[in-house]
Amino acid sequence: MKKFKGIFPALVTPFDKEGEISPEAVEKLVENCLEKGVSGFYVGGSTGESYLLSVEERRRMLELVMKAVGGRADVIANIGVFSTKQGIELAKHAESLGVSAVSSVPPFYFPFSMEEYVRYYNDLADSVDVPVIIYNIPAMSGITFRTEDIQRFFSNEKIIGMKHTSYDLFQLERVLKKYPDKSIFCGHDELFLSASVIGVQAGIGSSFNFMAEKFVKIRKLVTENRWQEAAVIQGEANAVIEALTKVGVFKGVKAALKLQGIDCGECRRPFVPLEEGQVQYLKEVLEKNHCL
Ligand code: MN9
Repeated sequence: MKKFKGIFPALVTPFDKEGEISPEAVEKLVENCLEKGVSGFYVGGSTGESYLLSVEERRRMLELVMKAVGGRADVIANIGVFSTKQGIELAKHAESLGVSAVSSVPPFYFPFSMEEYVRYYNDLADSVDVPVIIYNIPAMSGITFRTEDIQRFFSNEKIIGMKHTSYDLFQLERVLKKYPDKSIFCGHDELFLSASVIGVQAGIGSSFNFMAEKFVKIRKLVTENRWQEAAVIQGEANAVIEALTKVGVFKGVKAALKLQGIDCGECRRPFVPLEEGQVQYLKEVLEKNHCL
């Protein structure tokens, strides 16, 4: 079973001035992250504004990333949508491009039963040969996977991991201990060091788009038992993440990238652009924490 390790930016979807996906910016962003030592990319997640894109655009973004990466790192595609049928179509497309795994938020809007979620992930796993990664993100999906639910998903050996975007570190620790062979990704950047201490070996995050080097360093320091130094870096990252949450995480990530010289445009409406004062505030926090 493949085990993913390392830092995986949850890529933003870069737009040009007309609001269309920018292939140039995709290339620049991917290259910049690779230079910083990331192990792979998570494409089509919330940070990528996927639910504001058409299905065609979601496919195109993944195609552009695959081309830019050119086999130099793993690519995980989030194909989460509203229905199993659509999800399978996107999963097959992702598989045809050569992704390392597909991932999916549980189908949302309609409150399905856990039975139905288990069925959903098994149907997905049956439809493709690439492995499947489940996504625990209660704040966005409205669904909390309990540890016993996770056990049901994981009993399918094609379901090889989970992105845990939850503040429940107790559950994370229990899952890590119970499933040492599964790939468990920390999905909250601000918890990355704490999650690493209890055994997490991989992270997927929005802020990795522009400060991946901090998390690559934290991982290295943890393997050397240099916790205090790692905590200093996590502290810097958290000051930045705090600022991001104040201005809006996805808009803030795009603003930070722009300040670093990688223009990925604005987030799509209904997101409204940051005000000048917010950009200035973010810039100061980024400077103070060695991101600019
Ligand atoms: O992909 C991101 N989660 C969401 C992971 O977008 C919901 C995280 O990176 C968070 O944006 C970040 C801030 O809470 O940890």
